[in-house]
Amino acid sequence: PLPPVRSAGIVGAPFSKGQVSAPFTVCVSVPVVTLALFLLQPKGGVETGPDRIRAAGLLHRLKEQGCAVKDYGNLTFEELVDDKPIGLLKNVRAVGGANRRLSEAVQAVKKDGHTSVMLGGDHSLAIGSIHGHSAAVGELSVLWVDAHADINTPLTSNTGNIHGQPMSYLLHELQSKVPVLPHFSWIKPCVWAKDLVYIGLRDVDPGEHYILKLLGVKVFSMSEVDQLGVARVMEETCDYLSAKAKKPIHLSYDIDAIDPSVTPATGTPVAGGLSYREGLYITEHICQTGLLSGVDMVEVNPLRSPTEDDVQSTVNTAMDLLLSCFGRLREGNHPSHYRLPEP
Ligand code: HAR
Ligand code: MN
Ligand code: MN
Repeated sequence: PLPPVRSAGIVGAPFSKGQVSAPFTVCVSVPVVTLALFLLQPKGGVETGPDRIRAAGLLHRLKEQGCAVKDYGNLTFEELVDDKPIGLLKNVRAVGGANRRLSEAVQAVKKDGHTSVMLGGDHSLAIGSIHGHSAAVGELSVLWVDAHADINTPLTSNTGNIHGQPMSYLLHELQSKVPVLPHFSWIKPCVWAKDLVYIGLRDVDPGEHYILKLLGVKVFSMSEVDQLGVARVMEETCDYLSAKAKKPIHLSYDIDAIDPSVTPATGTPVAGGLSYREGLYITEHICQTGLLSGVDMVEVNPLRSPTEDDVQSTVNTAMDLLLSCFGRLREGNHPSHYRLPEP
């Protein structure tokens, strides 16, 4: 059988306000230290992820493997002057506004018929990406590959970082537990707990663990990856997600799912992650379902690693995962029109 013609619509989301590191927040009240930290900052944070992945040749590499590509460019986000924390919650209005834009951009990509590819940016962007994807195509299966569950409600979060919370805004079942927030009222919950699967978890907060058990969410933590192996995990994941109906799949891939020895350039690295090979097996397998309809690649942060080698290893891994989402196989590939040269 011929491989299906694939097409990727790429949206860059250079946004980092869903993850504010603790030292900076503490230092806001100490201007000299804040200034010093600012001056020491050698390059950008997670908002430079999209350009780093593009600069590594994503568009060219996708086209080279026979994938149609349309680049929708990078989104721009407005600077908000008055975005004071709400309780612990940081940058609420900025995160709400940025995701609203992203949702519209992803809807446009889907209406043009592409598989959407959202390059982050921090993982709060999954709010807009999944919302927009679902607004365009209807009910989704969501595969969340991450060291973290990102399912804190604003009230269970210990950090106030919204990148640790996106699933709480998207799940129908959690809406009675989520307070009304400014710039968040456009968000319509669009995912059912039974349509969500996690792979790679190893740093889950108590409130998150409670929620996962309460809602009966399917979780393959690193412990299950150890127990079953990644092949069985993927088989069970696809059986589970397609048990009733084959919904389009949204793959939300946080690069910190992979072990930090391979992908150190990320904001919240956690030891004991997926190997490069396990990470790729997931994308190869999902691609072969033919149901992949939207992808996020988030939390690539070139600022968070001391050496350029570390950044490159992280960016190259993100690249390989994306190429594999669009048909690249480790066994090799050839175009369907390939013919042996005659002597
Ligand atoms: N659970 C923690 C919180 O809610 C840390 C989660 C954030 N890290 C991420 N997300 N990179 O996957 O703040
Ligand atoms: Mn995440
Ligand atoms: Mn994570």
